[in-house]
Amino acid sequence: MKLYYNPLSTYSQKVLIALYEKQVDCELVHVNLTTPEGRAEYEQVYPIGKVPLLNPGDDYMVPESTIIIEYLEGHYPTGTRLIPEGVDAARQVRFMDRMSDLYLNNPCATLLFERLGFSKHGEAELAQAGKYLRISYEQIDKRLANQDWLCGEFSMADCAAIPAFFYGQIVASYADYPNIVRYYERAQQRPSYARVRAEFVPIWDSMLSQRAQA
Ligand SMILES: N[C@@H](CCC(=O)N[C@@H](CS)C(=O)NCC(=O)O)C(=O)O
Repeated sequence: MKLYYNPLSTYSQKVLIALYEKQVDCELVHVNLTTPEGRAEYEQVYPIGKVPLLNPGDDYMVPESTIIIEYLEGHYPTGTRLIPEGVDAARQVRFMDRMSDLYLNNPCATLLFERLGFSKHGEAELAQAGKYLRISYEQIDKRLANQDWLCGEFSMADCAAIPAFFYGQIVASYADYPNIVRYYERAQQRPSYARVRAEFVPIWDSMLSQRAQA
């Protein structure tokens, strides 16, 4: 099985956390979308050009982070169960996974790319991203008042939310949300996310220092 990914991509990190939680062996294929050649090469594999993408080793591909985790959960009974068995508990996890992707991760990426000058957004789009992020912080902080993880036990929802808080602290501080601060600290104690950070933080730091020297 192969995972096409980029260490800095939050959606890739979401799937890496899931792979490590489920203790599934997988070949990691680093995709570079920052050069036209890297992008063109990857688009031969996946024309949409987004990471992550899983090739389970069969003649089909599994795109989209959530669908990849659904695939892993369905095929590997090992490690942490990331989508609970009960219908209502599973729906809650899927709901928080969607909320994390759409209203936490995506707006965070919009603000980050604007900050880094990777893309230009209009005022309205930036204002909407800021609004979604603030609402997400409020809701997530409330949810975490009485539990360690978003849906009680660690789940796919946490795989989706945790990576955004690394970039979130740069684009829109959540220092005023103590339950989120503790959540992100707790996440870093978890071996799965600690392993993800060990790979991407040095890459991120070196990218920032190269930009500073340029
Ligand atoms: N809905 C997709 C989103 C994937 C996504 O947006 N990936 C970003 C990196 S975090 C990407 O590949 N961006 C490259 C591009 O848009 O060209 C998922 O859940 O996998």
